[in-house]
Amino acid sequence: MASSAPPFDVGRLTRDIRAGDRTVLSRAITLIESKRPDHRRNAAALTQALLGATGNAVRVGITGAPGVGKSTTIDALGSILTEQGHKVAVLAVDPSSRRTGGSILADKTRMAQLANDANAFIRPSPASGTLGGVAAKTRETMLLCEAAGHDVVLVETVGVGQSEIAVADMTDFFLVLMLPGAGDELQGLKKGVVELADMIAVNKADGDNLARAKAAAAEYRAALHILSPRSATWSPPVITYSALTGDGIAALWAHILEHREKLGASGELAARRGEQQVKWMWAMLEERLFAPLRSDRALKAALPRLEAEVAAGRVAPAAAVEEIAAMLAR
Ligand SMILES: Nc1nc2c(ncn2[C@@H]2O[C@H](COP(=O)(O)OP(=O)(O)OP(=O)(O)O)[C@@H](O)[C@H]2O)c(=O)[nH]1
Ligand SMILES: [Mg+2]
Repeated sequence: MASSAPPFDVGRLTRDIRAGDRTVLSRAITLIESKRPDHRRNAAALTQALLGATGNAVRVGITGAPGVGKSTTIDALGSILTEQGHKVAVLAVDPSSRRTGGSILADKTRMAQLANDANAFIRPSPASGTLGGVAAKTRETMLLCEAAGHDVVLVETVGVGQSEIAVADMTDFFLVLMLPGAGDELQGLKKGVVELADMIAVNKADGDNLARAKAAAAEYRAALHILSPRSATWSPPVITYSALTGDGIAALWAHILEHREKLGASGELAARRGEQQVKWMWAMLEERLFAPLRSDRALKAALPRLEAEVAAGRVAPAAAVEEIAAMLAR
């Protein structure tokens, strides 16, 4: 029977990934992204087998409004890093259906340098789904990339919904990109996101924008001042730079390394990673427990009706829960 033949040899995959084989890395990520139960089991075995080879990368999350220059920044920064001998992985979390095949292509052209760089590995966001599902797959992909020897992982997410929080929860350093806006800077500050920021960087500080970018940075600096910092050791800096000209990119990276050094020494980095691991476990468990609600046909059909009944006051919430639980237990 075809289904009894293991489609993936986990032992072999483990060896080939650790040897840095890119084709195998891509295949393994496809395995991770698969919803088939046998693939899920193989994927779990694979991440467990590779665990000892993970955790060695500088993990950086990068967020900002559409068009702020995330991809251009990653291209410029990533290229500097590969030149220095680093192996860079670029991942994305985008649970919206915004990103069709076309924009993935567009992304690759906006990361034209890295896309042709043998020391860079670019993997678009897993296909749309729940944020929890997409984030879980990106986290596992990150581990595979680390096992394959990538010592820098850059995770891009567009600043919509809760995806920034998911990315902040899987990275060591959370970089928030801003535009040199016209005056109303604080308007663009999503408070929850800024509280997560380890640095705010105003991009496009070039040409006519230079003065406005510096003014914006000063406003963000003042705004950050009144927020209590996430760490006792680190006050998030606010910088200006240009992904287009490359001005300030080296300084941007220097801040990330300084953060690493300080929080590494204070033990905060290890603590943050530990908390993240536990959070991941719960997030995955939640995802697993909720999966039947999304995949079970009868349940999927019944839920809108139950919701309507509950909203209309005809069915008590507790009674609806009983009904759902009974269907789950079938
Ligand atoms: N002048 C100037 N333009 C820039 C700079 N960085 C990016 N751009 C331009 O801004 C546009 C958007 O850049 P992207 O890197 O695709 O932005 P993004 O944040 O990845 O966009 P999404 O992925 O669609 O959310 C492109 O036309 C870039 O050329 C910069 O430093 N200066
Ligand atoms: Mg982009």
